Amino acid sequence: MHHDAYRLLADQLAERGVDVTEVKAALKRQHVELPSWGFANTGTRFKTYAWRGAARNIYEKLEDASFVHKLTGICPSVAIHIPWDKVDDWTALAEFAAQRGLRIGAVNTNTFQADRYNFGSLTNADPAVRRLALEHHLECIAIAGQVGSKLLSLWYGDGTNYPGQESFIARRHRAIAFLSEMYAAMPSDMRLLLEYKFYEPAFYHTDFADWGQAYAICLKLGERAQVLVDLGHHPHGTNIEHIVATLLDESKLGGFHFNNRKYGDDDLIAGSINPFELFLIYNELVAAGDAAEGVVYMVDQCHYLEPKIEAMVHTVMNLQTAYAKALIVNRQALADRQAEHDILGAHRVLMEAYETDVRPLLARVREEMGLHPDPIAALKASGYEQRIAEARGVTPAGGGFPEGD
Ligand code: PSV
Ligand code: MN
Repeated sequence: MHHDAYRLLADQLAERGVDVTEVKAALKRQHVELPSWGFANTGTRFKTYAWRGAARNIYEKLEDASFVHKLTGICPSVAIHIPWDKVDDWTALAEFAAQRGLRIGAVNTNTFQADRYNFGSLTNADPAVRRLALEHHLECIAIAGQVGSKLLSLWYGDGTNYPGQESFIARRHRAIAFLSEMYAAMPSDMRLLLEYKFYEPAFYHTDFADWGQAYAICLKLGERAQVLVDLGHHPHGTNIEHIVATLLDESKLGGFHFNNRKYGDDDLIAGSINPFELFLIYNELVAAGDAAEGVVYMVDQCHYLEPKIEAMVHTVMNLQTAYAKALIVNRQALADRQAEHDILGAHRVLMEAYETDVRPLLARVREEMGLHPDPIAALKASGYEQRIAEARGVTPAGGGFPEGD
């Protein structure tokens, strides 16, 4: 049935001037990095409900990620969070991953949970606290070296709660000095990605509140410091695709944390609430061509009631859908309409792609990759979730995340 649908769609796309073979090749090259923490028990600040079968350690997280990769074919790397994923033997962990067709991706630092960071980590007025934070970062650089990763992912809970509490600028200067020291300690082929967020856990100001503040610091650090865009970290109404286009134009877009939100930093499945926004972001990435080379497409989600593996497969499929729709935008027609100031004509070119049902195309791509055309059906038929539920059972889940360093 979907074979007929594919033929119909392929003919339609060819008529629109789309090179279907090229689109399929691009979709096969797509790469989504999964977060280790997406497979563990996580929750809200009110409660963490235990999910039967949740991964209890990094080995089980990698097992789950490798199953998602097996179903989707485009998730060969996994981001890790330190200390949540700490092990004694990093080389053995990298080997464990490799045996499952995976590699370790971004190494995430964590200075937002330990008590000593209650007044900040890299911005803390106390040099002893900053020193401990720096040691943690140096440890993460060493871990990255051992697991073969070239990527450090940095997010800070640093900030203040009340006007007048502290000097923005004194804190900023401490952050710049800290990150400069850290940058100097990185091997010459390592990149750091600096993530911004405008509130939470700090509620009056955060030290890296928006892309401009992160960008300004990355500029000071050097070429291998780039901005990380988490889709849940902006005030409502922010035009994220415009930020993406600007950062790409400046070679300062390091990567994404994909997720979706209705209200705050909800960490829901990417594309579940606002698929149009996701499409528009991918549209800028496709339009940028080679300038998007090196961008890392990571997921940062917490599935706390919904089944975790299925949620991750949904996420990957939504990212494929958004990318496929962006790839079939008729770029020439768009440029022509834009040149003629045909406002609604240009808009229609975009909408034509967005409204196209790309499911038969994605099903065909999966088949050509030797996969089941419907990864959710394949997951259900596999019995994987039942197997891990039985093997792992229920792990009593405390509140929120496990402790930080
Ligand atoms: C902070 O909200 C954040 O987006 C950072 O990326 C953290 O590392 C991650 O969430 C923890 O889930
Ligand atoms: Mn994030």
